[in-house]
Amino acid sequence: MREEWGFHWGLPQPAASSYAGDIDFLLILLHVVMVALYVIGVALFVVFLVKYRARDGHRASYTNPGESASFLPAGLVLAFEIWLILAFEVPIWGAVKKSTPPPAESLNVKLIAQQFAWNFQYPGPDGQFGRRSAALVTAENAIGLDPDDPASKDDIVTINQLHVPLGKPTILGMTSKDVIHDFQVVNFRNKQDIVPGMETVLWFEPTVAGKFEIGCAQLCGLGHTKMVGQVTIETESEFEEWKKQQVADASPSDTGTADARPVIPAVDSHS
Ligand SMILES: [Cu+2]
Repeated sequence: MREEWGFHWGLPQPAASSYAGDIDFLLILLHVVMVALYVIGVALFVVFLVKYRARDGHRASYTNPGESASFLPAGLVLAFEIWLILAFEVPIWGAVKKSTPPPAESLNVKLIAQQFAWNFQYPGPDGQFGRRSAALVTAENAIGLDPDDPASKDDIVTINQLHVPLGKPTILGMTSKDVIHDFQVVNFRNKQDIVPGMETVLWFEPTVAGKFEIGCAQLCGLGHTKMVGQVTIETESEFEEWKKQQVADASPSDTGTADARPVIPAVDSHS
């Protein structure tokens, strides 16, 4: 429906995930109705100001003639909001939050957030994520990948670069090394807190190829605004090519991490 209208209500374009259209529809519906309520409210206010203005031969009445009648406008707004919640919000949000696609049919990536960067871990050709341990974290091994775990040998680790295939769901298993961060890609119309000590899952299915910004939507320290990544959506073959390149770039003696990765600059978060 939105597309035929030809303009996008100021919402970031393109809307690039399978659920973005539904989220936009909700946002627009809510705003259109709220604007309508505002206009009706102000119009009534002006009408009553004029109609009941002070003038000769009229006396103000301070009694409320009908308590029940005065509930009608509020009742209509309440009914609308209940309808909005039951007809749209619950089903749409339920579809986003309760319908995580099967992992076997999706790209599975681990996201390890930290002040102030996004670390991504891909399983290599073996399809297994290598073990991670907080005790192994160093400046060069940002996610604490265990070099002794055979599964970690071929893992791909990137900083601030998430590559995903077009038209296939991606499932992010997200953890944080320090404080609460929040993964957000406005073009996907999603946003999810990342809480230390637990793994939260976020999925999306990109519908448009391109590069979009990953932002942190939770104030997480002095470098919060610099916590910017990029998601690249490409065809399945381009994505496989990129993965192959990452594996090739990693030197054999490496701990399974791609080389030439910048060391994350330390930003003092305690001041
Ligand atoms: Cu953050």
